[in-house]
Amino acid sequence: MRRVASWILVGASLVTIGATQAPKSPDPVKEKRLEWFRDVKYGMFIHWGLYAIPAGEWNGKRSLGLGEWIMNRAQIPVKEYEKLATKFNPVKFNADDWVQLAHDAGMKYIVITSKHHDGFAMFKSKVSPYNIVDATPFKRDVLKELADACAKRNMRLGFYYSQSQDWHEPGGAGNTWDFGPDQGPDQKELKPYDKYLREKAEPQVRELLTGYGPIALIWFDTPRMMTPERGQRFADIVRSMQPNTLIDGRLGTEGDYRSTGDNVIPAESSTEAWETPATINDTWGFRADDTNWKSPGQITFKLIDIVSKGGNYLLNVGPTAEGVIPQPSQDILRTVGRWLKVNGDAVYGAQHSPFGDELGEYSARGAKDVRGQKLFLPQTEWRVTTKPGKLYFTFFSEPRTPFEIPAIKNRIRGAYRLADHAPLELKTESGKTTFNMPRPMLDPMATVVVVEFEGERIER
Ligand code: H79
Repeated sequence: MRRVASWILVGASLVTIGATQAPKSPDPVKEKRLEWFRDVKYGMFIHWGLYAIPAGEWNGKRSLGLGEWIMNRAQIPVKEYEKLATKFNPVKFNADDWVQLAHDAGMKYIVITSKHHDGFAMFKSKVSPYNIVDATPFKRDVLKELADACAKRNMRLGFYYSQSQDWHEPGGAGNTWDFGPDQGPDQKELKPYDKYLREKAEPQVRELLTGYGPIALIWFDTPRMMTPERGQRFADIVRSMQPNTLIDGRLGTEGDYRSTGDNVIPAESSTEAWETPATINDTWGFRADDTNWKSPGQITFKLIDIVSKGGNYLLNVGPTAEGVIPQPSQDILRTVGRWLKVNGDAVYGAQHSPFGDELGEYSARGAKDVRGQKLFLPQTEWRVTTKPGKLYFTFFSEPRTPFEIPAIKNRIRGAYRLADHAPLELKTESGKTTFNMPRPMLDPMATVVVVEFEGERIER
């Protein structure tokens, strides 16, 4: 059975997002914009801002939650939080090093926080003095340096911009401790929200699309009070200034691709362009106490899992207040990068699985998850991606041998291990083709077997 676009999400929660919408006819202009995005599959998210200084601790007390949320969690008044800017001096920041890391990791695009919910701009802004050049002793426009470093290495660069929440501004959404609730019980807006949008958020997005060369995408987030009309104002700015720039799925009006929830990998494939933003530990912005790193093997599984479902993996690092990407993050990313150097054909430019049964199945006993949805039980033994004439089977554990290729009508031409092109013997009996995994499995992370077939696409 082939499963497409039902978007039941794995994990503690099973949520359906836009499951039953009729497929829209593709917009050729949008499809053209998306071409690179559909090919690259793997990007680096960077959450960097003033929150890297407290790093999860405020006034000597641990503040739980996401590092970049500390102003909110600890209810830090604007006047107090602002003082962090006078201490922000990341002297070890080197844009070339960061781009080199992304490159070594096999990541093909970078998305960095230009302004997170705390309202602090990590770039020179004429609109608000609350920015890295005008308010810190560092005085350097790190986005400009990163843009120049990316241009040198052909790395695509996108900007995260928190369009709706801005805890620094009376009109921005989210800061209830200084400025009171955003909305009353009757949903009536209580803040000068449109003033904030027109006088800070919209002009800052214009600045980002002006001074930094071609911008691959703008990554909007948490569209609180973002009516379609307000979202459209941002979309119009992006489209009119840089028509090739992608808009993510969290603007509040239609973007170019679907963004899943944070750290959410859907259970099934979709042909629509989509992306999972995810943490490498449990926080986005740096926290000194978060050492819950995912292993290179786990990252590799998630990457292949996502690609086999047609999506992109935007994996985050949280640099320190000194401007250093934590060494464990670097080591993990480079380990996955070495694997990709050998096995990248299974990833870059590859398309989603033509099968689906390998992903797992719904509980036969009718079990429900915490949200009362049918429980999905994922399988993790192997995944498959495809290109014209080729299937890439990635094995994460040794399959019970022999491995049976799911039934296809195409004639199979042969099989080999991707890492060294060692041929594999195929056996066909009563219409079933099998092979034995090469022993021992060469790669403890994952081993890719390429199966070549006649024709461009799989016929089932
Ligand atoms: O930028 C990253 C997050 O900061 C941002 N999206 C990713 C890419 C994000 N914004 N909002 N959320 C994620 C949802 C946040 C929920 C929580 Fe909380 C923040 C749970 C705990 C801290 C808000 C404050 C809800 C409870 C306390």
